[in-house]
Amino acid sequence: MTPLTQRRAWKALEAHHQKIKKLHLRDLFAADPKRGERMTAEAVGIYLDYSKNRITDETLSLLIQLAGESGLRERIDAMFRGEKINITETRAVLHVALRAPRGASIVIDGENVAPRVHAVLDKMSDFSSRVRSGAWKGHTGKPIRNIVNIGIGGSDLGPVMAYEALKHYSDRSLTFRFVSNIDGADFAESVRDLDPSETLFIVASKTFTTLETMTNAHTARDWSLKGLGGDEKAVARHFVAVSTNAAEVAKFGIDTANMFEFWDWVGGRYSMDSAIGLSTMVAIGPDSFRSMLDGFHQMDEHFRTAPFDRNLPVLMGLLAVWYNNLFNAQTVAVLPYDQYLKRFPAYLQQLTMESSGKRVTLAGAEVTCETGPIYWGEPGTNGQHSFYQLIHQGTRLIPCDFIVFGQTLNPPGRHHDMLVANVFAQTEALAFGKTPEQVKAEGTPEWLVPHRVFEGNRPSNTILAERLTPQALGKLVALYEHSVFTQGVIWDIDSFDQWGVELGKVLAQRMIPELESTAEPNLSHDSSTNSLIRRYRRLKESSGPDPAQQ
Ligand code: G6Q
Repeated sequence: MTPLTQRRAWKALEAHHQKIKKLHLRDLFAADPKRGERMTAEAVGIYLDYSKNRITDETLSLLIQLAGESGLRERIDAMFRGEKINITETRAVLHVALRAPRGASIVIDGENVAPRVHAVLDKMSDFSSRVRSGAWKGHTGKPIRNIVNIGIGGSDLGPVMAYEALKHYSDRSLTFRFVSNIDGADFAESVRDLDPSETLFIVASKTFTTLETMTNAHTARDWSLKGLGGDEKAVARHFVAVSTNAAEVAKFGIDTANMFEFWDWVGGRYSMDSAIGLSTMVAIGPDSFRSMLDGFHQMDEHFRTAPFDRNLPVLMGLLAVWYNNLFNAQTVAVLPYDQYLKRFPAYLQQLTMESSGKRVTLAGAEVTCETGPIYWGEPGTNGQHSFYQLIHQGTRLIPCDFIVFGQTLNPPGRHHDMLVANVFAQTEALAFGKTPEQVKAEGTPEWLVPHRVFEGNRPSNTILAERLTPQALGKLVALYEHSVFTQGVIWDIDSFDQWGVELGKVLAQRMIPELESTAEPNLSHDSSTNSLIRRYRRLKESSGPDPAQQ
């Protein structure tokens, strides 16, 4: 692939950027009264208003040209065909197969995987229904009331986010907890008020070797057995596994009959709709889970088939590239105006930054441009009372995605109109600002005017959907997944590996014995690391009683 900065469309974009970079959204809107209706796209029930971006029609057509020249169409087709586009791990990338309808045909290495996907979904449905109805009994014969998902990264962030997002649809008689951190406080605080005889652990790990998850799973096993009289048979009633690694699951003591399978062509951060979503299915029930999968699938089909100029993930991906590479914006703020989406920015951080945090191209050459921007955010309106100041009046350009729904799930009172008024008012203020003339006309003393001016021209997308349903959540997540895909194709990177994360998995392993050994270890790190280890060992030995217990 020709390096990005040498592609024809890129050069044209650079020249075009020079020409229009100073254009103000105020002038763009004034020159085209229909801009706010025209620069929008709608598909599968999601409305995207991208008119408040610093673009013209020419920008869009050049970005679409860039997508064409970068081989986006071919790469989309290659992904859906099951080609091994995750080249550094020699794997297909087929999260889209997880939500393909029954009867679809998606072939990897000569095998149609759709029937296997649906067999696992059926097994999950059966299990979830038994837990929800109380038919699945714990070791002492009591029904399960608490479900604790143990996993980390892709095996945690999706389940947590989906549980929070779809809480409205969940069975409120069940309690859900999510344990991820190796910090013992996470496990201890998650189970302190739970009864082991009513608690089921879902150990979710693609590899079933991840230090944090395995450590927490063993602690959970001890906690369970202790609370249940020590009978090893209890494990089968209180532990199930979600994994690709049957051998390790069996070694842990979980009956592989209680294992829910997924496959190496599902990346961790793309796995919330695989068996990794078991906790989600127990929470909202099999029908709602399937409706979420249908939402994913509708967006997949839109992405696969819609022309680029009306393709929501393509448009969002290209706009992300425009700000990241032409305006040198370093971050993107994701601002859901929906309390249920409070974990959505954290979920997106993994999806976007693990996928796009790469510095070499598919061919292994240094990239010639910046890659993944930093994604961050908080639900509105809370963010308005903290970091929005910097977005409005700071020196950095921060493109924002505002997400909002037309209907609330909690109707009483005027809350929803007020919430929505805040979204629209924010995007308007960011785009149009307030000129010195306007500030003066308000009677502001001269010296205060510069402080009260909002220069505006701060870009945003508004994503509007009818209501936060399981289906809508599926569409929203797939929208971002495919936007990330689009960005990765332009940058010509492998969006599906994560060697930086793999590094973290081995680094600490070497050091654990040095912290734990009773004999003074022979340290051969740098002087800083050596003395930190020595200091920690001394601190550990001198630890007194817990002040909370005194
Ligand atoms: C995701 C990453 C990473 C992974 C976790 C957990 O794309 O690979 O976040 O999900 O490290 O891995 P396991 O599921 O194998 O425990």
